[in-house]
Amino acid sequence: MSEELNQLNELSTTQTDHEYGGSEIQVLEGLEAVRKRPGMYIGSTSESGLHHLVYEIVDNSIDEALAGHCTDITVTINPGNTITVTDNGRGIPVDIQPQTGKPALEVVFTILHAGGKFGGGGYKVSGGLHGVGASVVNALSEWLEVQVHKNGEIYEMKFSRGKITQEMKVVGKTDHTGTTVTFKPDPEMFDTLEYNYDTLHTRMREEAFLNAGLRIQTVDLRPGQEQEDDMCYEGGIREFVTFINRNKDPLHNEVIYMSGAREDSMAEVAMQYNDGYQEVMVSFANNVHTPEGGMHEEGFRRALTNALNAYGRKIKLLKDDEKVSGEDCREGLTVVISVKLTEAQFEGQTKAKLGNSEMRTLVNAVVSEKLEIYLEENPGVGKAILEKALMASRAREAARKARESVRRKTVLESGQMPDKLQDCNERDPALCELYIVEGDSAAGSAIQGRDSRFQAILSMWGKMLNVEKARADKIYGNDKLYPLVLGLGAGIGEEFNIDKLRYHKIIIMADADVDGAHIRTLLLTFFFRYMRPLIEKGYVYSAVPPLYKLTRGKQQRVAYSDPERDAISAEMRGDNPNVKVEINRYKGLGEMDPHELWETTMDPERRTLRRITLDDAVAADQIFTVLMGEEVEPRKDWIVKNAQYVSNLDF
Ligand code: TSJ
Repeated sequence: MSEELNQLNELSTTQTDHEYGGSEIQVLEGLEAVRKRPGMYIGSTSESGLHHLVYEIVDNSIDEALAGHCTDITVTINPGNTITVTDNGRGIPVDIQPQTGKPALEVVFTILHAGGKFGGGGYKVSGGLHGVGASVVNALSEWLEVQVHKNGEIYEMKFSRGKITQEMKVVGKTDHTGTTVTFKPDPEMFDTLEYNYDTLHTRMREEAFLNAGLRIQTVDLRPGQEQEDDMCYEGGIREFVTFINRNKDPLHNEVIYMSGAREDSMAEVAMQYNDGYQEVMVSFANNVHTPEGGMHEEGFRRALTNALNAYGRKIKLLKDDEKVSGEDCREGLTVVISVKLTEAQFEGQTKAKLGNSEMRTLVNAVVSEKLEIYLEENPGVGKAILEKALMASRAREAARKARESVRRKTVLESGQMPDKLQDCNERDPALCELYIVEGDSAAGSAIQGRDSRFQAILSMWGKMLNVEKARADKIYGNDKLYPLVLGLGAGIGEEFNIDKLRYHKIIIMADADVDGAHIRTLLLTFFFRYMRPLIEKGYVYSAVPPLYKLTRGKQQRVAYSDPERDAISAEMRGDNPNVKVEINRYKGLGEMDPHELWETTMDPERRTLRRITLDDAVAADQIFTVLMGEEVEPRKDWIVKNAQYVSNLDF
């Protein structure tokens, strides 16, 4: 009941600002809602949620900088993993708000602003996600303290889990203005409390690039890992592009920069080609990263392709009917796009895609106009870019023709890698690992969790045996195994050539259930019959995922066997036999998040791999024969023996 009252009390209107017109009513909820469903407000309570708290606070300082009142922001990880954010802005207002009768400072930290922005207008540009999060952070902090330097005085206020523990009071005098917030994330709310300096540093560097001239410092004061960085980029996103290209050879020295505004929106684009083939496009809307792309990216791509084709015809590098494709235009291109707009619509799976179609129009207009001028004025650069795009176009055409003719000869020699393979960067087979993963969700975790420098992932569907009921001698025509053959690169059977093998560790990662056993059996049989040298050389392994997760309070361990489970459980209990150690059995690889999978099963420093021997393969081959063979009796026996697993299978 009191919660409802609270919500009623907190339902208020903010100060009307003519720019906000009739939309000044904000829907406000109590902070209890945040503690009940933290994921709704910060995405998750894992490491990413923990770091999100910092971004929510920093966003307020950045808004102050955007408004032109703040030049310096410092983010500090203190010993004990508390966070301090300081800025030299005007300081959060401390005067009493007429409609609540409370200091504005208190309102910022105790009222959840489900929409709009504290204080109404003031910012031409407001991030759809910005500046509403102070109360969310407060609700999820064991404690939080704020000091505001303003009007010559230092105002202080303290909270615990969103509740006031010290009303706002003046605690001293000051000769400057600014805001400092220190908080300790609530252990009741988060799975982990350990901040990662690199994560914060990387994000803050991005913010510094996006806000030209803004100085952001990050500091780690934790004993043994003290470090700091001082970031300020007068060149803004131009320097961002230089940074991304730092280890590459640029095709032209200068970063091309274009910007333009229309009504309340603005767009800026910085781009530079390098002599490589990769396209790197990084885009932002209101300083929010949009990895899923959206309208601003579409506008850029369209304008770039049109401008380069027009210019190519103009300087007669392209004949009348000749064209370079969008992809050709973006080979070796690094581009950063940043747009600012009043009402950003974020769409897509992770709300990371910009939906405002007027941004397609704006970016298209800015790039069309400015790039044409740039190319006119810098014909050397223009020619180099066009030649590169033409080269890409010809290479693509040649590759297509070659592929087609090779495909007609033999599919296996095309050298083309299958869709189901996420390859690694390393090319030396001795250093490369291929994880063969059952199921798309486990494969997803593996792709995210792996070290992509040397670990490749090939995903395979489960239950292929049931689907196919394939005879072993038909296997190489099997479309489930075909990607594997392509990925390994060494052919099969008599043509198998181990010198062409692309990985010297081939790791089967399957669940410890019957589906997993099936995949393992199938793969081992396949290797045994068609790529036997793989096994003889000891290149094939089985990953060993943990069986149990043990939890005592915040402490978590994993166990790979029953005896280990018992030993760890005893160890975690220590001298405290009554303490509760929760033991959960992992149901499958798909249940683990990427980080867990990496730590427990994929990290070479910590994982266990079981090398497959010829004996294992022979046994698998026999099981396979039993399962697939014509004789009914042995198959029945096997099923009876393994009945506990077989319920979800149809033979
Ligand atoms: F998250 C937060 F709210 F706690 C927070 C806000 C944390 C930190 C570190 C800084 C800030 C913050 C807020 N820095 N600067 C401001 N500025 C204002 O809130 C402000 C100041 C003056 C006026 C004005 O109209 O005079 C308006 C605003 C919104």
